[in-house]
Amino acid sequence: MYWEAEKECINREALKQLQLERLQSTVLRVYMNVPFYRKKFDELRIDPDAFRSLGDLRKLPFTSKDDLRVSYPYGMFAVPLREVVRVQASSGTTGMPTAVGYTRNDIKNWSNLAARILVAGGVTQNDIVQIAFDYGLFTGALGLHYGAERVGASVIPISGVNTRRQVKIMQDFKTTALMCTPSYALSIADTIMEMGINVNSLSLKYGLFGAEPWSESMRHELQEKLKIVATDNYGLSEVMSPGVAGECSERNGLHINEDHFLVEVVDPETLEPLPEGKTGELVITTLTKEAFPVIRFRTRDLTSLITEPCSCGRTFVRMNKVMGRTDDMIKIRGITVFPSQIESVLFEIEGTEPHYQIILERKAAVDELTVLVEVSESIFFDQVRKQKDFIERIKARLASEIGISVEVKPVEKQTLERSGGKAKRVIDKRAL
Ligand code: DLL
Repeated sequence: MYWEAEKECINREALKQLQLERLQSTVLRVYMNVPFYRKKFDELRIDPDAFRSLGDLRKLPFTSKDDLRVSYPYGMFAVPLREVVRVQASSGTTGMPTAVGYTRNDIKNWSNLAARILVAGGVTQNDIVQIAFDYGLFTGALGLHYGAERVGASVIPISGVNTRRQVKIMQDFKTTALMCTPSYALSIADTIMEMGINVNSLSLKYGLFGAEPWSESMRHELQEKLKIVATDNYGLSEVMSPGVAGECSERNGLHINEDHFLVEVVDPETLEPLPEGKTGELVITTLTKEAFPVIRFRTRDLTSLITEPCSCGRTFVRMNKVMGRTDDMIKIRGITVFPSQIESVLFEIEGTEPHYQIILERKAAVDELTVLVEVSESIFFDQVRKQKDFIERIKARLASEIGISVEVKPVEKQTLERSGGKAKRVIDKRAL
């Protein structure tokens, strides 16, 4: 099922032509209206009128999060504020927030792109959609909200309220599609069990999750526990937000809305483009944004592209699930570790709850990684020797997965902070 079949299944040659035309006008727009880009282009002697092919993209400068922060709040806007109908902000996970703006036309495009993602994930006008992302400056909730209304679904804008209330509303309003972070969906699933509710008595069919990295094992668990089809969707405020890319029912990579975004994958160190299929940093150029266009924006997110056609019929390239961001990458004793690798191991081990946190500390000049993991009551209160064996088993699996030895500390259920927003997986105490 498609939202805009003729666009989502566009012939690739026609797409390239469209992208070139849109890129040309974006380049011109930022040169004329954003002092930051005008200065950069002048320094690099880029003539915005002499843009002839998509390959010329490589000549353009990158834009970093820091560039946006320096221009906070409105320095990067390409239209006067009177044309801006909405201002939102990035969640500030990696530092200061960034303000972003949308014209009326941007909101229209955004709603349409969010609608594409929702429909690809199974949602129709017959669905009852519960949006448990936080409303407010965070772009997740409002982006999906407008998309769901565009599709014609019935939207419950519940926001990130207490989890029992989420479940109660889900029961009463017969929610069929849930939208939130995957970690919060897991808390909702646990709460359904704690409340003694049989999940089969609920009406849930789809879960559209995003805003943070999550493993395939997590997907499996959520699909089993909530009896849903769970799809991943990706976006970021600086570029637009949900609506950038999303999975279809194949659940094998996220289709990027390439008629609105031009993507590259580069080596995060050298910034050179990587060959197809190689994992690197995703770089995005917006093609239609009016208020807040960005050129070669360095997302810091690590992924790779899949150019093989998808059996769903969409012709847009897919990106693999984002495994983490360059700044989530844990460098410990020379080894690179992603929280999602640890997550996958924990899911395999019976008796652990997939709620975990990673603590990094420096002890006597040596870096140590400790995984705090919630375990079932029977294990938490088990005999000391049995518990020790259990921990050793997790440690051995983690060591073979990530290549270094780590500490594992079991904690009682519900000890680690739950949040309606993005889960905080890593606490780095080394620099404190
Ligand atoms: O999190 C937008 C969003 C909301 C996407 C709801 C999907 C659903 P920001 O707060 O600006 O925007 O954070 C963007 O979150 O650069 C990634 O690091 C991470 N992220 C977003 N979606 C995914 C995903 C929203 N599906 C940052 N998988 C991005 C992994 C994701 N990471």
